[in-house]
Amino acid sequence: MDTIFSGIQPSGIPTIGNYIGAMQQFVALQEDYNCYYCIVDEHAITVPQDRLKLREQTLGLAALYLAVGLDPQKATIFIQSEVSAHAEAAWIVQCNTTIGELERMTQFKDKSLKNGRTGVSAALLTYPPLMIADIILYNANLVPVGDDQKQHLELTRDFVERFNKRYGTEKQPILIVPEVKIPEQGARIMSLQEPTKKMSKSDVNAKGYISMLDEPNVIRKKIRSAVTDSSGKIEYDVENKPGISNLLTIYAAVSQKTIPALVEQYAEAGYGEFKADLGDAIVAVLEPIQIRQKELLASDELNLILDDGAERARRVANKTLQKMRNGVGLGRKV
Ligand code: AQP
Repeated sequence: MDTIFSGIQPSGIPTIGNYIGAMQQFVALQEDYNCYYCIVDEHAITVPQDRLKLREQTLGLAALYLAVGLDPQKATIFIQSEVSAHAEAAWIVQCNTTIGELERMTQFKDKSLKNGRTGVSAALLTYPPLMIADIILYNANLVPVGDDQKQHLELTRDFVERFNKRYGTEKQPILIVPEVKIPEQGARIMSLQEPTKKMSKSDVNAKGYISMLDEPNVIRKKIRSAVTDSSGKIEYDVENKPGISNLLTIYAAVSQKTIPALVEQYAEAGYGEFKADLGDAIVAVLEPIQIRQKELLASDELNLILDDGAERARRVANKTLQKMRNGVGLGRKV
């Protein structure tokens, strides 16, 4: 069976973008793959976080993983920092990656240009090695990622090939080279206020995103005030009508209807009616998830599931880490 690794950062409350772009896929994939779903809290601290909020968001995200339908019997669900192999392997990865490679990452270039090199943590440069560690520790051969992560996957593949060549043999490679798995419904959800910009949970403007924990009236209000255009016609045209096209993408994902079917359904309708129905459709999906999340947070079940997930993850990750340590020559041979 193929193995998949994926994760979400607890850097805020997940948005409907995280739900559509990641969580919905996670649930579908757990049926056919050996899945490791991580709450990547070590990635979240690459930018400053409030420690109490981070803890709350970490548990909240874990509860959301379960509330959307991830099944701990089928997938391994765990918190990254509870498996110390991630940080250890990331160090070995860093020692076998060049500064030049990391400086070429467009996300590093963009963010360091925006904030200046002295204004960002060194982890902005070195978090891709942590991502590489996440993937290789579980022998993941498939990684579901969006377009923006393709470059990091290329870096991972280059790293694995180099590492195997340096420390393994052709007959006995140490690490598995992962393949990119582009999700079939690779929808990219955009900000409700600036529909040419990705919807992000850390957006300073809360009107730009729908958080998975927004109350029903807040969801309806945010959709009502989403930026559209003045034509009043419901059409899918990303270039010329990014706002309404984004709303159509969201509607399709939460209703299981296709975009052409929605365009036909609303051919005679105005934006007001369309937005009111979309608000209801989002609430219909998120409300039961919110109720389940609350129950999980109030129960002991969540901690037991996370303990078990960390234990299962540690068993696999520690084995790979030991192989890496042996390959490089760290410590005494085990
Ligand atoms: N707008 C989006 N549309 C579709 N998919 C999205 N994802 C994120 N935003 C959208 C997918 O969610 C997964 C986890 O993302 P992450 O939390 O690890 O980091 P991110 O991509 O940086 O997400 P955010 O919400 O934008 O977080 P912040 O604001 O903290 O940087 C990934 O699979 C991603 O594709």
